[in-house]
Amino acid sequence: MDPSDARRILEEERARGRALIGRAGSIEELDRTKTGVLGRKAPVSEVQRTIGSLPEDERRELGRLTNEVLAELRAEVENRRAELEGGADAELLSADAVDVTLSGRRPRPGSFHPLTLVEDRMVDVFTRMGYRVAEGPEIEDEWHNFEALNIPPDHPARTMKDSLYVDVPGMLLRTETSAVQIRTMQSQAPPVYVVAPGRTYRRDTPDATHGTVFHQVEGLAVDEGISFADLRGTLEAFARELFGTNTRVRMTPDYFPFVEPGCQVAVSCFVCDGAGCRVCGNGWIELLGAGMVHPKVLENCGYDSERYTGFAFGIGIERVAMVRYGVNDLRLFVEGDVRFLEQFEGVA
Ligand code: 2U9
Repeated sequence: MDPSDARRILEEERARGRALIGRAGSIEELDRTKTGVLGRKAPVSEVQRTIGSLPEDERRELGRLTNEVLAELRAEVENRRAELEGGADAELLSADAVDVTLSGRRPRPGSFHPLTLVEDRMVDVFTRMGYRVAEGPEIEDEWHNFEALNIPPDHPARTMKDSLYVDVPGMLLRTETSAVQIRTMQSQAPPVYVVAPGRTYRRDTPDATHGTVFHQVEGLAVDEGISFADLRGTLEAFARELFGTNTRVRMTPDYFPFVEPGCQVAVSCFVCDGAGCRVCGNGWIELLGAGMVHPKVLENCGYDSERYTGFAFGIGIERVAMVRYGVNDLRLFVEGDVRFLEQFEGVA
């Protein structure tokens, strides 16, 4: 290569290289540019390879100039890279710069689910009476869910029609939380004062008042000398706590295999105070079932039914929540519609 051409090419590449490097808008583009002006195929490298063939004095002069141009362009590339990286950091910094003077976006506080509100309220009434909260497995065996509760094998509740059996022989999703009280009695001697809140399952066609999954709070008191009057007194105190001090309780006979006598319990309507209205109809709101624990149930748990007596009750939480909040369709509790749920924000 003619030395003057070599000199011209080096100066052109110096200028072209600086211009291209200066215009590189990203690290990727800069790397491409670097290959273009400093890579093996670049004109400067071409010149570098041909210097060897020039006379001694031309070779030294052009060698110096070539290294000068190479060094200059390499320095340009690194300066440009630092600018681009600095720029990217600045962009990053500005992108997630937090203007601390801005008022924060207040996260929506959300609220407890209405069923949780009611469950906690009911459990709280009994823990303040000295009851302990007991919990247990949601998948139960037939003995704890039925047998121990004096529910005979031919009882409809024991069929696939009513209960959700799992694919383990004799195991099902519990239909009540009563098995928790059975396990409690098996695990300790009287006295027993427990409430057992929790999810329960029944094979049911979901509609406005029935669901496959629902929630209960059951209670059990077993001690010496427990009477039906104690049951009534306890339920009256509970009803007054939940629905107001002048709430009255009405108990009407009913049958359950696990209590004798059994009763349906209604409370006077907290809307019309018993006069009768669109909420209650006749002034009374059916709320729960209860009774004196059947001696067989006590015996099933190894308790001497001659020495100990007890009462028990079962309350559907959905039922209480529907009455308390005027909800006419149980499915609203499980559909997760925020328009429905947000109404409970700040509700104690
Ligand atoms: C033991 C002994 C007895 C609990 C009881 C009821 C009556 C009752 C229903 C209310 C609404 C179920 O959710 S619901 O459909 N329950 O009517 N429950 S007596 O009796 C027991 C429990 C445990 C050891």
